[in-house]
Amino acid sequence: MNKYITLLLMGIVVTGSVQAGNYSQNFNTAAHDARDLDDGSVIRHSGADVTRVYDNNGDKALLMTQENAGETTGQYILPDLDAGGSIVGFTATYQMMIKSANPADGYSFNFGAIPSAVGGGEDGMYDSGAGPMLSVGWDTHSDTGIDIFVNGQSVAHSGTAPTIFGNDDLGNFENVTITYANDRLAVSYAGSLIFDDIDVSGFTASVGDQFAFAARTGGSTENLWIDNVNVTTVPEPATASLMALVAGLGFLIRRHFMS
Ligand SMILES: [Ca+2]
Ligand SMILES: [Ca+2]
Ligand SMILES: [Ca+2]
Repeated sequence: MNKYITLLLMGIVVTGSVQAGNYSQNFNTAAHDARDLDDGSVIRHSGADVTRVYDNNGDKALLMTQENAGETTGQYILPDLDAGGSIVGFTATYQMMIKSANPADGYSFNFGAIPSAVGGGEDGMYDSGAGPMLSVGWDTHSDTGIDIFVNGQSVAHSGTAPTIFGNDDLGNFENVTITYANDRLAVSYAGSLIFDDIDVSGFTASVGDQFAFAARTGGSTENLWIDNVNVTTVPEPATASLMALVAGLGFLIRRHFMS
């Protein structure tokens, strides 16, 4: 095979793998009570300042909301994993644990245009002024269950109630997996497939979209922790191919003029 073609193919393979966005955070290297993870993410709040890294019997996690701290919102916004590019899919895994005597209100995992104001919660963090948003919400008060939201509108509901542990229980972190591909969303929670193949084509990803957790309390409250966050994205093919082509041409030009 012509060495230039070989180099071009190498460029495509290398660039293709580099393009997938990736984020991992287990909070264990952060300090107890930290509000900054130094990984490009943003932790912010409204109301009482309770959203922080919390040492749970030696394993640190992010405490989003706190029992007895009412009328608060906590947000954990991941850095842009695909700067300058859009995506067509992602797989997100993380763990959650809720403890409360009288739980509220829940939280959401989101992907889309992050609103400038700190808000959102169990029904997602869509703001019509910001842009499209895909959300999966865990509602722990009155209309309890799990929902998928497209731009703030529920497109799928499960009556599966989020597990609530007592404040004196040891508790247990439960696994969540959210997969987005081919305009479809799947969600598994605590070992059960809650949603499979839900049509979310009303959402279109855009350049600059970010992943974020949003949780809130009202008159009732809960301790809500998030841990072991892992997100991998699937870049838009056109972007990946174009980047690969540019990289491949770069190889060719360098080889041509420098050899
Ligand atoms: Ca941890
Ligand atoms: Ca709700
Ligand atoms: Ca509710």
